[in-house]
Amino acid sequence: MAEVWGYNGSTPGPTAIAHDGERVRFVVQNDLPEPTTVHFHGAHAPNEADGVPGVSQLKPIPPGGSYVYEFTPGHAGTFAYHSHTNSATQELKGLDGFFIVLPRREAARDRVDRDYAFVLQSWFFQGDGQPVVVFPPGGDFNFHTMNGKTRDAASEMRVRVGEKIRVRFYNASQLVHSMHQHGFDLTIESQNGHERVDRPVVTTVDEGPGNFHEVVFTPDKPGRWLVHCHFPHHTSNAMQEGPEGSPVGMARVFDVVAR
Ligand SMILES: [Cu+2]
Repeated sequence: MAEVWGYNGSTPGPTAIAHDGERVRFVVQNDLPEPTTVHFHGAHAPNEADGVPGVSQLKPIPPGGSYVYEFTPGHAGTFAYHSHTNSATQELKGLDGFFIVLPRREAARDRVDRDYAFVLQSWFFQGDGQPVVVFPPGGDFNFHTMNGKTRDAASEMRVRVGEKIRVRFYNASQLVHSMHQHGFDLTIESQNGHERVDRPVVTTVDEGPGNFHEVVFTPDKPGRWLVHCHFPHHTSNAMQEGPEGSPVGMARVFDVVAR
């Protein structure tokens, strides 16, 4: 465990979910020791809710202060919220989370049985209970998580053969992550909040910083199937593998059981 910053006590913060056309209100109370703002990445917020200090929000929220962001998102899709103040520190200390705007009516082909959302994060871990380092020595982040947890600290995802599974990725780190699913091909439904009408089928999704994808797959065979970042350093915990050399870090397991 490391000391990080978060929203409502966690990193990533709670997943905010709205429906297309709904007005949303985010009440931000700043309990950090420094000013902050919140930006709604990809959601087409108006300028007064854009959250860039000195640019669209002239005065950031001071420590102990609060601010209300209220707007109607411009479209449906998978988006994020994150700090836009002192970003090199605040974003890399964990101030991020999903903001998902669901369509009012989901087309039949978009319905799924399971829907998972993962924030990809990279940290420099210097020891149990220590604060994470936002500018690591040599620039090499040594700890990589999905929703704030490494594989060995996270539960597996139990799904059934034949179920349609959606996975949403958001890369909140400053590295690229190459997300690879074992056992099944991934169909890209959307990228950065916009439908991929060509529905490309891939084994691996390259997720650049600040990028999103929604992918779907339907497992046709049981087993315990890894999904992981394909940068080998990113499936270790500070260069330590798990038992038997198993992947840890930025990885999860789908436990696919028979129907
Ligand atoms: Cu990676």
